[in-house]
Amino acid sequence: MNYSSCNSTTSVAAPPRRGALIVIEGCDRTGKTTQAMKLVEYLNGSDRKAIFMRFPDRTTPIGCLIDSYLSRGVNLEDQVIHLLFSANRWESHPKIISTLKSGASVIIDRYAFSGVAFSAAKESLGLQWCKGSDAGLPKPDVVLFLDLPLEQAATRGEYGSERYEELKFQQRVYKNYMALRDDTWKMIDASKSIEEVQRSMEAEVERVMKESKFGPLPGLWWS
Ligand code: DGP
Repeated sequence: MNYSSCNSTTSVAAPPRRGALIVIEGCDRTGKTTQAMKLVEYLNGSDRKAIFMRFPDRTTPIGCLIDSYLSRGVNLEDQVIHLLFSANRWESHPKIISTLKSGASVIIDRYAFSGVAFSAAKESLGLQWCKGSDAGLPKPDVVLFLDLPLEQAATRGEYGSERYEELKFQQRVYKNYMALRDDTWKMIDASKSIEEVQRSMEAEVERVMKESKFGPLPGLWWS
């Protein structure tokens, strides 16, 4: 038998290391979208491909319904809107996975933590029940929580224009977020200048990219 082909020096390129899944969370008007976009620019500018995503994604048919609910155009049962927000994230599940597998990172402005923190703030829905519909989405490598006194957030432009922007409600949302924290969460002081917040976030992302083993992504809230 001829084994010569087994000794061939032809090398097969290793698949790229998967990208990082980075989630930005926080109560309303804490600067999440601005900071998420800056983080994408920062990574792309240093030769590490990254894409921006946000939830709710108001561009899909489900997202249009969510938009209408948030602007008080339609009323929906608490359970129904909760499941629509969740379905809106599952719609993007294939894109999140394929992007990470390609080696690019995904920076997401709000994720399942918003889903639970906001829905459970209605008190008609329990925290555990709210987790159910998002369980199994990929668990982020890091959650950067933009922490800003709620009274300060309430002074920011157009606060109050959407359904949940009300101080008492946001206090319950904040409490729920704190109940969801684990060791992947990093609190970022969002009362600082845009540039200072940006630098803190970049430092956290650099640390995660260095330390993370980037093995297979476990499912969120499984176990
Ligand atoms: P944004 O587009 O990031 O400003 O979010 C719109 C509003 O929707 C904001 O008040 C937070 C809320 N929200 C985001 N995700 C969810 C979710 O999954 N469930 C519920 N109930 N509310 C959410």
